[in-house]
Amino acid sequence: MTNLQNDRFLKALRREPVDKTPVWLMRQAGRYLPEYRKLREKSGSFLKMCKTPELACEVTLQPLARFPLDAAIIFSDILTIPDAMGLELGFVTGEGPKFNKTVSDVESLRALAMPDPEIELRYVMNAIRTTKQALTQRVPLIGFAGSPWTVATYMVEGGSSKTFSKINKMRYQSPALLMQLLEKITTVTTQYLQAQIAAGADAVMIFDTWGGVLTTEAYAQFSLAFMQRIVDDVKHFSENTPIILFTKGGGQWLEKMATTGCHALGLDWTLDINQARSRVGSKVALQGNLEPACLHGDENVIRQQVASILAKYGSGSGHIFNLGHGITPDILPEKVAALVDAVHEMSQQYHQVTVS
Ligand code: 1CP
Repeated sequence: MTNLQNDRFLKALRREPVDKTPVWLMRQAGRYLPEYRKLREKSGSFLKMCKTPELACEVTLQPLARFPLDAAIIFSDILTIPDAMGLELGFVTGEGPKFNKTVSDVESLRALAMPDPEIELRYVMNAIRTTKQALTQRVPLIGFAGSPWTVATYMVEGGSSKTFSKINKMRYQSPALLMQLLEKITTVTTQYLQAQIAAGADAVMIFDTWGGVLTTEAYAQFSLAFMQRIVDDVKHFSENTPIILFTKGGGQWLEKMATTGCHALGLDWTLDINQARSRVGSKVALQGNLEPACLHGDENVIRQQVASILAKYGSGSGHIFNLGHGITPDILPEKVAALVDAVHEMSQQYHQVTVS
């Protein structure tokens, strides 16, 4: 039961009938929007925007004012958790996130704080509460967190990495230390997502951006096992709140991800959604999987690619249209308008059932 005016996204997550395929985009609020760049300049920094609920709310709503998207995602970042655990997050222009402190040994692990989401991360909960009010039940609001493995890569590397050399070294030389770090992040992340749901998030997504760099065995041990615990404990807290798991580069593990009990899997663009559906479709909904670079194409190209993904998914509910990863800052907003319209218009033929 929901009072939402548009609950297509939540219905599709539950694989219940819908009139059109719902669509939202990863990083739909961000640098490709001139109004985002303007507000960021005015507010001084990305973190300031995240930590000021009114600004986070304004940014969250920016893409919805332009496009008829079927969901909003709270403007925040997966790195709020390590910041609240004491690593002191900063963003260096052109270089991305940088932590003042990292986790490298037993002492730095012990020094980590275990933040209370309604204290140290209250600004995120306030952003959710403010945004829920401002949305006036138009569309659902998605909450999110990074997967413990993905968040750990930033905590050990001290920022973004291409090689993951420090965390891989830890994985082979001090696996017990890494497991303890993942345990701590898992505990904090579970409470964080539960608090987001209590504050008003209608669904939650776990971004495992770097799970795909692992071997099959290491993925099961260092990433999926911890996401499993989060799924169990979030479901225990709120049985009906849908949970979406997204491991970028994790296409080979879809069946395993589907058995966690999550409600939907995010797909990057390297998979064929038809094959993905036949592998797991009766267990979970699927979200994705347009190549983000497709938005460099003209409107006809975008429409062709949308038509192709919709046809490959085929008839019936259970698909949430999205990109296979975040929208990049060099995309023109007009392309997003074309994409959203194409999904709504061309998907109707795949939903011929009567919707009550
Ligand atoms: O203005 C700026 O320069 C900041 C750019 C930016 C934005 C818009 C960052 C820095 N984070 C965000 C917002 C953000 N991050 C959202 C908002 C909601 C939305 O989707 O609209 C979300 C869900 C994230 C999640 C996030 N942050 C992930 C997981 C998803 C993904 O994209 O893979 C990751 C890995 C991060 C870390 C991060 N945040 C920002 C940067 C530059 C990075 C590093 C990325 C990297 O290491 O490559």
